Amino acid sequence: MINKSTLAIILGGGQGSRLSPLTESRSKPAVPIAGKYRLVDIPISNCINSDIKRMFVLTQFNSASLNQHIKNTYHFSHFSLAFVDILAAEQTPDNPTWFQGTADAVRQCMTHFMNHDFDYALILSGDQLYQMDFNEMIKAHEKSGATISIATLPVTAKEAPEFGILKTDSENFISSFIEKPNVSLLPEWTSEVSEESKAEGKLYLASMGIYIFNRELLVELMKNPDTKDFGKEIIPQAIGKQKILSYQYEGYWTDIGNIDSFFEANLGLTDDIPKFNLFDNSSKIYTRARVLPPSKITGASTVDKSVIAEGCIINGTTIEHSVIGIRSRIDFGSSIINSYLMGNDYYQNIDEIRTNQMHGIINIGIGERCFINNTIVDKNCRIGNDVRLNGGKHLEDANTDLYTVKDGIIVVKKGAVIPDGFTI
Ligand code: ADQ
Ligand code: ADP
Repeated sequence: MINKSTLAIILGGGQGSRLSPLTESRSKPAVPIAGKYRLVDIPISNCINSDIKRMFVLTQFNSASLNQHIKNTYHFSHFSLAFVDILAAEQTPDNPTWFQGTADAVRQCMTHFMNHDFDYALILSGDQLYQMDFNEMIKAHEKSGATISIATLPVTAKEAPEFGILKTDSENFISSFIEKPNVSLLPEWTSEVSEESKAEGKLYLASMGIYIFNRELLVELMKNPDTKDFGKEIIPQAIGKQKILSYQYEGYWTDIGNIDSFFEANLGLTDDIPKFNLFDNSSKIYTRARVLPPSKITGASTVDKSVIAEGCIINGTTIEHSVIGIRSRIDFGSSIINSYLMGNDYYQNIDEIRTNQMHGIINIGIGERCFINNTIVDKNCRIGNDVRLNGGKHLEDANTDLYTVKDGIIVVKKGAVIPDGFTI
């Protein structure tokens, strides 16, 4: 099954500075989430589950890890039209600059899109966690006769300044839109929302940054090089000129564009019934099939409220409320609490581990008697023995060669070597 009317355009990321240092050495779509996936797997899986199998991923720079991941993961039959293509910002004689914003990114890639037949362009963000059937939205778009549709959801006054906020008429067409309103502007922007949303104080309708554009309109709008951004220019300028439908979404959706929300979304997977359901057969999240061995847990380990990916070796450890990524190795007497270990890209063999031990070289993984709390450990880190990384609101923001602290969350940088006894 393939939806032939829709082409998906996934906005893979601007500079990714809000997710720094996770984006220091890789592009944002390649950031590992939930122990075994990458950010880009979420929008791609949503598209596949909606039979939208022609996808472009737009990114500022094309890291080796993103290419490798897409190439090794998304294989479609030679006889189908399906593909996932990465388009990185490229300098051409006409375009000497990087993508200047979301609309500019789409504009710079229009020639690639126009090589394909489509009626609707489905434009998606690359840094959101949700499971959505886009066909429902496409059906609503077609039925309404709109030329643009925006997926929306109710938010509270506290959340509203982070989003595009809109007002709708009685037929759910958008009559006004303001990108990231100042709190003082908010009072008059409340919308018709369900009783349930009202009860939760969610009185404002926010754009989810998920758009459907009719092909001809997109072509027209992309002719104006002064509009750089969908939220700041394209949508506000289309109000009153185009029929813009608000497609209200009811399910779980969260932005994971900064360290705090990224961390919360990952740890949220350890809830008894997580809001983002990885165990759902009907809307699977796809990723690379790595052929890893099952995880091995030995010694007097206790594991509670945690998610452990495949290929881990866990020796006599306490793990609470944490996500443990692929190929993690954690040694005796360590405690991992409220933390996300991304795991490793490869294993060291036994000889290498022993030789390193003899020469005092720190091995990949977490050493003995460590205490790790409120921390993200990026891939391939070497953490020595007796290391104490105790994140929390008591810490001030910091940025060193080895780690950063943002909003009390410690992020150990990819490949960092943390010496024995190190304490934060
Ligand atoms: P933001 O998320 O703040 O608001 P933006 O930073 O423009 O908008 O990012 C949207 C998506 O595009 C993200 O996935 C981002 O990584 C990606 N992106 C940004 N710049 C890019 C570039 N130059 N090239 C490629 N990709 C890029 C938007 C809307 C709001 C809406 C929120 C919902 O503008 O109206 O409420 O999304 O999260
Ligand atoms: P990330 O997953 O953090 O984006 P990379 O893309 O750089 O990291 O690395 C992922 C790939 O690189 C994996 O497929 C892994 O097999 C390979 N790799 C990285 N470092 C090594 C190494 N030292 N030895 C063997 N393979 C490695």
